Amino acid sequence: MPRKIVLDCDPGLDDAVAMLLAHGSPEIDLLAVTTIGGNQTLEKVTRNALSIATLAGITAPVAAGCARPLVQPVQVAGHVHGDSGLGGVTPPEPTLRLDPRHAVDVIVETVMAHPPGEVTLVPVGPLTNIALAVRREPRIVERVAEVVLMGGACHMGNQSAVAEFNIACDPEAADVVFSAGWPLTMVGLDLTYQARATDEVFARIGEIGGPVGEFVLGMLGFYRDAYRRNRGLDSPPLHDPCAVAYVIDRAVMSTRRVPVAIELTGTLTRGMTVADFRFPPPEDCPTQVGVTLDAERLWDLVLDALARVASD
Ligand code: PIR
Ligand code: CA
Repeated sequence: MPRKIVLDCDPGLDDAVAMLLAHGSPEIDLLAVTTIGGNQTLEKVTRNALSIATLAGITAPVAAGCARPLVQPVQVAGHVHGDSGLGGVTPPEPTLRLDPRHAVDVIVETVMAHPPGEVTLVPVGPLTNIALAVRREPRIVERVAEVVLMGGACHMGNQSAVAEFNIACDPEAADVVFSAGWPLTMVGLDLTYQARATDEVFARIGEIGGPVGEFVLGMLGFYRDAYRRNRGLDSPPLHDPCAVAYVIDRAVMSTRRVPVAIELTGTLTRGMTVADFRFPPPEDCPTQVGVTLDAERLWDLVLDALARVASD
């Protein structure tokens, strides 16, 4: 049975690949795509989600969520994802219509419309929509299969020395999501920095061709340039597909069970995911973090999915 997911995202170059990975994987049943302001404004990332869905033939509903975080002002990552949010590539004109419902309602309705333990939430942007869904309908906490999110970091941040972008954008929302008590896997930067799009990966993507292959290659070229410019990294880490990959195949990463709390008040550390590694984790600890990636397995999943989307 394919795993049913709701992908909450802010496309975003790596979000776009996460969408294609979910759509192109027979192990995944993509029930809905919901958007959240993050890498770019809500308006832009929502248009991008519709464009990618159009290009890839995704027929699941696409619904727009929150334009700003619960408490702090909006911040975007245009220096990484470009002014459009999809780098230098011009996304195709969307022909799909936006679902008229708010993303928070789509999340709640989708989880509650399925039997307990069936729907997995996969947030790969700031956590505002997910936090509001928990407040709107607390029963989703018991009802989901699990939450597998990209966000956080145990050792080094990207938005600040210690805070990762998705968490730093809306720390209060992250606090709600991390303390809810549902089974939660944090696929953080410690894990995703092992998912490097190397020259070999670029070459494999280059072989796909067609509109989908060209689109991904164009996006990732921009993304690679940004990481070279901003970070001095030759091969950029592709964060968001790692969370989707873990839903497809547990063997793609090892995990460690550990309590994680969100720093809300630190002057230098706001938005940090504080993982407490001191003790053996309590039996009932609902949170775990990704530790070691099987990069070969990840790229096989991504390349297989892209080839399937391209040939459909
Ligand atoms: C990636 C992101 C934001 C900023 C940078 N510098 C790089 C986005 C990605 O889409 C991913 O979800 C997460 N936020 C990684 O921090
Ligand atoms: Ca993202």
